[in-house]
Amino acid sequence: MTKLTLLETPDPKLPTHESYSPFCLKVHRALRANGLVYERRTAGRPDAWRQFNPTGQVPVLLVGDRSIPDSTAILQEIERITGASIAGSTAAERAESWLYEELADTSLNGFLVASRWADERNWPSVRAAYFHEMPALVRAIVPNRLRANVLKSLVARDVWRAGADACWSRFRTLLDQLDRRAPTKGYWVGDALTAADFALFGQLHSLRTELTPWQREQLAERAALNAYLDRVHEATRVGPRDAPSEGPRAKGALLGNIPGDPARV
Ligand SMILES: N[C@@H](CCC(=O)N[C@@H](CS)C(=O)NCC(=O)O)C(=O)O
Repeated sequence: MTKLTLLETPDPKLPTHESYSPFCLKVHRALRANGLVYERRTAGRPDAWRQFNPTGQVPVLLVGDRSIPDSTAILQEIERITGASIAGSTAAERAESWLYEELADTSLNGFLVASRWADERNWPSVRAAYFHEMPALVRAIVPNRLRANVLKSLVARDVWRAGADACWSRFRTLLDQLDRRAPTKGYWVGDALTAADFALFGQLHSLRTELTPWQREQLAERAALNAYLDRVHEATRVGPRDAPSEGPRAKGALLGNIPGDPARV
């Protein structure tokens, strides 16, 4: 079996989230749900892995010495490795699964980014969580500069263009729609976990941290959606974890994915 290595940003050391990055979280859960063992390597900034991904983003999966950037491409690679469909068994299921994956990666991601970088209520704790290791002098300047760039990108993406109230009103509407669509048993497009579940979970579960209490509360109020997320979490989580390696040369931790394995849950 070819060695798999996930290149990512630092582990937040939370029992419930392997990463603050929704795209890394998506890939962690997809690898585990598909029974794949992988090594983790973290770096302080996404662009530290630029040699493996010219866009400077994470996640990147190394399959042996081949690099696969982009979470969607990684899901397709998992499908290739396992030889099993990652999006359902029929053409209609596959189409629906990939459509929801796209909705999660684009629309839901916009709200997640806004919740962390634009929402004034959350920015102080986000800044502390993301930048606490920066020297104080640099921390006084760099986070606010980065924030200004992210705010520009949120306006360009039409997430923040009309302001906070409009953004959170659209967010609540989208959550209501997802809540009505959420399956009461099984997963998004059937009995098996698919790309839709990994992607929806990646973005929505990322809203369920202490960084974004108002958004977490909005999710908690949508019972069907919340219960669905809990189901995906239980089916894909890992228990006490080895710390990932830090820096490009350090030795990484091996993570097996054994859904429901009591030794790990
Ligand atoms: N389309 C990419 C998006 C990945 C992405 O946005 N990653 C974020 C971390 S959650 C990142 O690396 N941001 C740094 C940047 O965009 O410069 C995927 O699906 O993997």
